[in-house]
This record gives sequence, structure tokens and C-alpha cells, in this order.
Amino acid sequence: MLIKTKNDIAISEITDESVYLKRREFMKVSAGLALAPLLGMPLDSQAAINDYAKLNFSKNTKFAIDEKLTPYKDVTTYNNFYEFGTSKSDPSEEAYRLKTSPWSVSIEGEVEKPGTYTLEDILRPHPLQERIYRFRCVEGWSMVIPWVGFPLGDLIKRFQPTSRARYVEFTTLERPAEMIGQNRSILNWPYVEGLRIDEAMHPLTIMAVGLYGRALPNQNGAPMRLVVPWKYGFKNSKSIVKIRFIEKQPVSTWMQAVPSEYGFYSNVNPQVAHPRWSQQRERRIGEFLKRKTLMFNGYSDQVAQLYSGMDLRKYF
Ligand SMILES: Nc1nc2c(c(=O)[nH]1)N[C@H]1C(S)=C(S)[C@@H](COP(=O)(O)O)O[C@H]1N2
Ligand SMILES: [Mo]
Repeated sequence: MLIKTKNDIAISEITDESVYLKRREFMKVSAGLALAPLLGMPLDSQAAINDYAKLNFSKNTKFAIDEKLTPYKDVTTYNNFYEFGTSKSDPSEEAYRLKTSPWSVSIEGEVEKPGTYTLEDILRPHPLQERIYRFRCVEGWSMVIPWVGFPLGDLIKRFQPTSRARYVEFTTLERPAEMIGQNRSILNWPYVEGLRIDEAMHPLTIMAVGLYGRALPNQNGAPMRLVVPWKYGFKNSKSIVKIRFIEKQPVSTWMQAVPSEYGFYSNVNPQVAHPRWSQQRERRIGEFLKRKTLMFNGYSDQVAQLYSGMDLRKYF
């Protein structure tokens, strides 16, 4: 086991949650005293972009799309993160309790270099890039988000998976004192998701540490979350603490909860309806008219070959 100590300042460059927390607490108190309007402060949970540390990154244009970005406010206040509650506003209102520093990630299973790595160890070798991706939730809404992150494949290579590593499983933090939604058994905690190893190594798949050029807000999965743009949103595990390399396909939390509705692959596919609704259209957050949902969320040219010969109705 390799346990390294915190020996540089990378973490404070990634997230300075204390600043955000103080502001949140102040807003709560002032709102309680009905002072907020007098102080010209919003009463809702508006995220302030300036509360988050600026990141250094280059712009990746290889996968660029020419679509309007979803406003920062929507990206950071319309969230699914059931660890903080099931309504869209719960994460932005409750996630300030989450302590993302110190943070470590355990690397397990079929790899030559397993161990517990600090977040600094994980991030240090990886230059950050901005990637503007479409994001499609299985519920029928979508966004366009400028993520900041790095290819997951570059991280995976460092741990040297063995030839038996066919799948990668991602586990989210379980800490009910800070993740108040975990005090109810909405899902089987901790949240677990997985990818086939070739999906995980695909150049489109990234580990994100920021959005809109700034460190990730807690509600978006700080300090580190997955972004797999051709799959439904729930495959994008947030606040990851464990990455495990395995031989057999993992059973994700959503497959455990409702196996008839959520499969392992969960590729965006307008031809395969969810048992309770069609997937042919989506509402881009901020737009009135619905748009057509694209096969693989518009990333067919890059990813369709990963599934050649597979019956995508069976492997939904
Ligand atoms: N740990 C965890 N990860 C999660 C979820 C969750 O509830 N818990 N929700 C998923 C779903 S359904 C979606 S649509 C996306 C939302 O990501 P966003 O809030 O950054 O838009 O996170 C995914 N990752
Ligand atoms: Mo979702």
C-alpha cells in the first residue's frame, strides 16, 4: 500500500471550500433574520462563481461543439446528487457541509499499483483541459457544460491494470453526517457506477475537477467526478473515493434499485425508450422547444465502434 502525505499546495489551488462555506453560513443566517434583501443578497441558493478557485487549463478543441453554454447558475443549482436529497435544488442548498479536503482515493483490484492516493497525488501529473460537452440526463433534460478535467485513460495507465481488468467501478463517498440524503435509504449507499475498460480509456472520458474555469462546486461532485458525455447523466459518478478494476461487470446502484429501467451501458439512445417515457426528445435547460436526442448524445463518430455488433436494445 502506498500512502503519501500532503506535501504541496495543489489542494488549496483546487478547492477553497472554507471561503464558500462561510459565505453560505452567512447567507443562511442573514436570510433567517430577513436581512438578505436589505443587503442586496439573493434569497435563493444562487451560486457565486467568484467563490471558487480559478484553474489553469488549456482549451481542448478536438471535441468542440458549437452550441450555447448552459448558464453557470443552472449548471450549479439544477442538480441530481441524491446524497444531498432528491429535489433538484437540494444539492446546491445542502452540499456546503461536504468536506472535500483532505481527500484520498483508493485504487483497488486488478492493477499493479493499488493503494491509497491523496487527491494531490492523483492530480499532479495531469495537465487540465477545458472540454465543452453535451450532457444528457435520463430524465429528458440536457445541458452544455464547459468542464475542466483530464482524460481518465491517462490516470488509469498510471496504475497499470492487469490483463484481467475488464471493467472499472467507481464509488462515491459515504459520509452521512455531511451528505444528509444518505440518512435515508433512497438508494443503496454508497453510490456505485461502472464502465467497461475500453469506455473508461476512451479519449472522450474525463475526470472533471472544475467547470466554467473554476473548481467544482460540491453539488457538481467535488473534488473529482466522472464525465462520460455519450452516456446518460447517472453514469457520471460524483465525489469519487474508490476506483476498482475488476474482471466481471459491476452491478451499479441504479441497476440494483430498478434493473428494468437502468442498464449497465446506459448509452444515450433515442431508439430505446425508458420503460416509462420516450427518449426521443430532450429539453435543453433554458430552452422552450424540445430538441431531438442524438444517438450517443451526438458522439457517434467517436464511440459507435465500441458497440459494433451489440444489440443495443438488450444492452441498454
Ligand atoms: N454520487 C452520485 N453521482 C451522481 C448522481 C447521484 O445522485 N449521486 N446523480 C447522477 C445524475 S442522475 C446526473 S444527471 C448527474 C448530474 O450531474 P450535475 O449535477 O453535475 O449536472 O450526476 C450523476 N452522478
Ligand atoms: Mo440523470
